[in-house]
Amino acid sequence: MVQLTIIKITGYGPWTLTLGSDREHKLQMLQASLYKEIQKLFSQKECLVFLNRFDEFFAVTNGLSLQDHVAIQQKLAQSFEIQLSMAIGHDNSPFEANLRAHEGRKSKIVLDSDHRIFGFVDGKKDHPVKILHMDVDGLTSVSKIKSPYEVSSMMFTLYSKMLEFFLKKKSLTFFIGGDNFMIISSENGKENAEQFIDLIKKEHGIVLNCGIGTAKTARDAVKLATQSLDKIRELRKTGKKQQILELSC
Ligand SMILES: Nc1nc2c(ncn2[C@@H]2O[C@H](COP(=O)(O)OP(=O)(O)OP(=O)(O)O)[C@@H](O)[C@H]2O)c(=O)[nH]1
Ligand SMILES: [Mg+2]
Repeated sequence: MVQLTIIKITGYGPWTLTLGSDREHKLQMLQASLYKEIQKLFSQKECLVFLNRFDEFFAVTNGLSLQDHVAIQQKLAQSFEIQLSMAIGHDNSPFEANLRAHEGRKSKIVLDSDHRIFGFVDGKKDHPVKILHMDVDGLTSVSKIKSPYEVSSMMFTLYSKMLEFFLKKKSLTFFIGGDNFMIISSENGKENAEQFIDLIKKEHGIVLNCGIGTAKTARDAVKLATQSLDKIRELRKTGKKQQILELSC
């Protein structure tokens, strides 16, 4: 079961116009500081936030109650002039949780009107979430023969393939920097990762490694996924080639 919270700036489009045409640098600074604060507040509550479109954020909020969301909204209101809304959804798969949150916002299912929180909250502390940490094997050697922009082109092509593949598995993929991707996964994450790794190796000759973590909070699941990936690297040093490793708690 996954609980997702989609955080969005309210009235952003019209507000950006009030800044005039020389606004882009201001918007970029605002988006970066918003991301920093949102990541700080949610991670303090054992959640993790992914950037969706720079101006929209997806938080994995298993175990987070409505009251916790209200407290975060109150803190955000102290730091920013612009207002944010939150849409919460939970379901068996991450894609369906996203649909539920979207439906909650669209149909105005109000959970807390003063703090602009919509949707459906679970908040129970005993539902595990599965996260995949996917990483390109040996990107540093590729970076020695390709220019930075060509490396980015490769990463975004890979991102697009990964997003499309995992969406069909009702899972949500986010690019998190460098050669790293995280997938909020449906239950059969390991089988899906195996299929995708084989496909990308065959079609593009890119080798991927994947650490998988399952836990009751997003931060613990991500910690275990990254720990699994680091373990794959340690095994590689001893000559053992393993591309997927899974840990849970
Ligand atoms: N977001 C994120 N980025 C990372 C992490 N580790 C490394 N990076 C980024 O990924 C880039 C590539 O690093 P690596 O993946 O360690 O390099 P590599 O040559 O591919 O080495 P292997 O993955 O061990 O095969 C780094 O320059 C960082 O920008 C991580 O845990 N999270
Ligand atoms: Mg790598």
